[in-house]
Amino acid sequence: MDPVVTKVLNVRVSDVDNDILNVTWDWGDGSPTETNTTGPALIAIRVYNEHMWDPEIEQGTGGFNVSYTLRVTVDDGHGNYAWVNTTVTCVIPDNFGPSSDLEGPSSPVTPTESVILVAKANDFEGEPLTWTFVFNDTMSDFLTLVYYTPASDPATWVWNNITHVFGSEGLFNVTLFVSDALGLNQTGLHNTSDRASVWVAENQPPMNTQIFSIPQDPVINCTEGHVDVTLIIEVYDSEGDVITAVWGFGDGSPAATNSTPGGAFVYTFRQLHMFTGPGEFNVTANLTDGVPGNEVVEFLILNITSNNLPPGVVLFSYAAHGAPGNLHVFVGEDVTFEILLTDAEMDDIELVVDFGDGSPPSYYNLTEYSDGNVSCQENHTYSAPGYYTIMIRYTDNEVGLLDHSLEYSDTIHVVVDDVPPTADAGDDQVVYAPCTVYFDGTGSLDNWGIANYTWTFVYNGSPVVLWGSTPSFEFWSLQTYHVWLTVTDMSGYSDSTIVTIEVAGFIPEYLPALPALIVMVLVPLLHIVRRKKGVI
Ligand SMILES: [Ca+2]
Ligand SMILES: [Ca+2]
Ligand SMILES: [Ca+2]
Ligand SMILES: [Ca+2]
Repeated sequence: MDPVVTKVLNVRVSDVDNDILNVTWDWGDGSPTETNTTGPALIAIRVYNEHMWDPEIEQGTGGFNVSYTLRVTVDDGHGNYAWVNTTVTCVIPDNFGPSSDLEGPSSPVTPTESVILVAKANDFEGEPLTWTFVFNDTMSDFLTLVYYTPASDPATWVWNNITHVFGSEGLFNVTLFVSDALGLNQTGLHNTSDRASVWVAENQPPMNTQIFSIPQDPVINCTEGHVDVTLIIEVYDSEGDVITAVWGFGDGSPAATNSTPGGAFVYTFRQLHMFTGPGEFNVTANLTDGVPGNEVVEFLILNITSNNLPPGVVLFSYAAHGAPGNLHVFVGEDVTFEILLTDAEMDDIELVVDFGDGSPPSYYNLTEYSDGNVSCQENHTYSAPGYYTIMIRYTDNEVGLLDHSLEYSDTIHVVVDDVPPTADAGDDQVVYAPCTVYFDGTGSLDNWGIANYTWTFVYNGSPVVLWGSTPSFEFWSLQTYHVWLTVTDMSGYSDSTIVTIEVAGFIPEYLPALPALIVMVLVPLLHIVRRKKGVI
């Protein structure tokens, strides 16, 4: 029979003397006996009683029987007894052991970290539970913690989480025993166990691969003037911490940052960056998992090249005197120099011209291209004779193929003009008034050049001065004129000569009526006739 259930029992008694009978019940479980008294019992009487057997059952036990001996005694008050014994069996139902679960942290923890161990258990009967946590450092058990929880609703989960600071690095195993029983009964299914491993280590700084770039050897696109480079680094963190990477590109641009959501162990960081010029760039990645002292720096020397071509001199020229191989300019001569340069990318060209005579160099920044060239002109005057080296330094300020800082030089020979000019005023002339006479000094010579022609004579008592190589003058007065020509060269040397103009007489009466053009033609003709006759 089940425990804790009241059972109704009966017994049939009789007495041949028709006495009153006492029926005494001894329940066999230590509880007080009970006595029923009947009336005269010649005829059998059924006597009823009820009793509850309540065997004491330890928690966490079951699946067995508890038996009692029920003894019913009848007496008639005259010393006559009769009794009967009956075995009462209480069936104790099965008791189920609890199920339990223990969860530790899924990733490594630090020695100073307060680690939560999540413990839960479920007992079918909802009995009070004993929780025993046994800590083991793989060598031996070093700590046992025992907790108790009261009875709960049957078959419901009960939690008994604990925290622990391990204090040192290592692998630790924590075993949780949960029992619904007590004492020696805490065994077998009534003392379930579950285990969690906890890896305790100082937080490790991130580990990383070297930075590498795509492309590996970037080349500036000369048309676009830049190159896009993808920089890649792989980072590993043993705790799966959030990793932050701060990138420096070594080109003066602001830093860029990558970060991860954490939880993974290997990350790949990528940064796309535009480099706008060639050179050697120190690319850095500062990595940290946020734990002080766990900062790591990786760097890459990125060599970015360019195919930019250097500029070149197309033309350097100035006007010189003399025969090829013996060209020269003169002291004091205002010489015009012309320089023409080209550049494949039409980059701005910086130019320094040093005339080699101690005068300050001239600086140019040439930007206006025409037909693919830039040019400049400069006039310069040397003040002393000698050989001078004209040095032209030029660059497009780019880095690329070949050397972009270039020089061009030329030697210029500067001489003193020590040759005076030779004046030639042309042939003497005989003309008929009125007449415009054309002077001709073009036969004058100088090694450099005539700077000045001055013609002087006296006409009608007044001095006349004419300038130029071929001036003219209209003569009306009949006379022989002595005209002086003085030529002066660039250096101030001079020479003089004289030409005679004889205004011989008036031309025939009709001549003044002729158009002036005919007169103008006629005079040189007469002049030629005179030369052929050998007058001069
Ligand atoms: Ca149980
Ligand atoms: Ca870490
Ligand atoms: Ca260039
Ligand atoms: Ca001269």
